[in-house]
Amino acid sequence: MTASTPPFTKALVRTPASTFADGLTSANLGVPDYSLALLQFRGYCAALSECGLEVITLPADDRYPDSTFVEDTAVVTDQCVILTRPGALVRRGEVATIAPAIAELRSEVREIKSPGTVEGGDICQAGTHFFIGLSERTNHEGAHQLSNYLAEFGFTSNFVDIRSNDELLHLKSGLSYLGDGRMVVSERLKADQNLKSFELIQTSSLESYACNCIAVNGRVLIASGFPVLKEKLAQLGYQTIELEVSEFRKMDGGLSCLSLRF
Ligand code: CIR
Repeated sequence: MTASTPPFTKALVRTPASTFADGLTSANLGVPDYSLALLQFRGYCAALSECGLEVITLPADDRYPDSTFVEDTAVVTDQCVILTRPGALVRRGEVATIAPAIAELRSEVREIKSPGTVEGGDICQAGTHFFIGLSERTNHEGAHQLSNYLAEFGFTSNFVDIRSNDELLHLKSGLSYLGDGRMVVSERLKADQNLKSFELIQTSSLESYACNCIAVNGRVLIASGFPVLKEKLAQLGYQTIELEVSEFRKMDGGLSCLSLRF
């Protein structure tokens, strides 16, 4: 449970679609600026490269406005890949578009089948353990299928029910694992019994968006504009890279959603 995050060597990303502004959102932050989104996406990719990752970029797919949020389409472990089945019907076709690239990553590929639904944003890996969020997008059936696939490869898992938490789209909207037994958590999840063996780095309600950060090879990528979390991480000795992701936030997306890291 308290293991470090594995060293990552690659990241899979997809250029935002020109239809990006037509995607799903509940954010009420206005219409995203596509040119700015592309600029922020390039900054994100550059940060991953700076952390030593080879960034594999898939071309934009205008049929799927949300397709830049590749994290939701697959769960990648060091031994297998599980293709998801998004709960958002309009996003379901994204999986087939990423599957060929995924199949090149791992020889063991599994898939979530109907009536199961899973979105990768609900899946948080902490060492050899996985927290599987039950949400509006990930249902019990999908969570069970995923748990069984993970067990096949020696991983443990348990469910975290966030359905009463209407501020969280996905589990990782409210928590991120940094490695070494440390989690960044939102106010909403800080008392969750599943997390009691972790050292929790809490964000205030004003900074809850910043919970979605990613630890990559010793650094932590965080959204810019959240000085309290940044300072807490610095005090713990983390080197942070701040990234502007305002246009993705407008579409309910954050840092983790924009890549699959492995
Ligand atoms: C959606 O609602 O599906 C997208 N607009 C945002 C997905 C964000 N993904 C994530 O947090 N893993």
